[in-house]
Amino acid sequence: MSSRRKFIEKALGGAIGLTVAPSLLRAESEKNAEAPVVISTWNNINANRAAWAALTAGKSALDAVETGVMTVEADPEDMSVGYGGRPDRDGRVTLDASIMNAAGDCGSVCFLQDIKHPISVARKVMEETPHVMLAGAGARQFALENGFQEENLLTPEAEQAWKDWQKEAKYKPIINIENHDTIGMLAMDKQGDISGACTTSGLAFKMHGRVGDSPIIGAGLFVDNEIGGAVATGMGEAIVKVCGSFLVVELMRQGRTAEEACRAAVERVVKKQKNYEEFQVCFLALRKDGSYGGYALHKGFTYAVSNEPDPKITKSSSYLSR
Ligand code: SD4
Repeated sequence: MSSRRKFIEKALGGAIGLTVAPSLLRAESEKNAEAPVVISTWNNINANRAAWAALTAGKSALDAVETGVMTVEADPEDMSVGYGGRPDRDGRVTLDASIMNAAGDCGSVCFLQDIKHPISVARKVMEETPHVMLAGAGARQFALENGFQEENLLTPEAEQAWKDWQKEAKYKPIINIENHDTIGMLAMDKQGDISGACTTSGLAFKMHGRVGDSPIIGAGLFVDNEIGGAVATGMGEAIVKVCGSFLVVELMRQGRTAEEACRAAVERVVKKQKNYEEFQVCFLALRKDGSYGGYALHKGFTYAVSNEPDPKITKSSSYLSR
């Protein structure tokens, strides 16, 4: 039994005394078994800290994941997300993001330019429109109409990386280098409710107009509050082809652990795509009981876990060991 569960049982027992049926006490403690918890792809310690602070202040999992991934969107040093993200082949930074709450509502934006926080635009799409997804110029117009500022997101470093790439101009994604640092985050709040978010500038030097898995509900992100949630990072095309995050949640529904479900989804990618050695795909999942796990195609995938104030970085297992 976790110290947190002991704490909850003690607190509840103390507060409601002997008149409460033990079964009621157990149900309440199980509901809150391991909450709160935050997990996110790669080494996004600061994002986890921000989300954890939100959860422990009593905010919802939805607020926590939005707050968490916003730190990465604003960070110019993360060259796979938001401000500072590497541009496409034409030198333009284009962003994809999605968010999903415990009620199963979701919102997303794709091919969005000039707006630093696509995750917040995605949340507004979810909460204030009858739609799930807005793209390109329409998403930008919606953002501007809702008070978001137009900003140049191309930093000198990202522009230089694009100029260097142009010297050879060969479109070939590189495992764990180019596909690095997209943030997918899942959180469970004090009520035991789960939400998730995913945000990225997509593959570096992609074709103008290319959209990856991250804004596609069921591919880069999926949450079913009865079961758990999953996020993906890596080669978006491969993830879309297997409905990756939805698949992981459905496998957990059938009783697999988070890591087993992520592994089976990676194996599905391997089975369906002959050139699987040429790209990276990684999944990360959180179950309703608070357990979590990840799995990757290639070595090198890490994820950040917060179930206490200091986040821990965990190395995932992988299908290929090279
Ligand atoms: C994409 N899945 O656009 C994203 C890329 C990624 O870390 O995960 N980068 O395909």
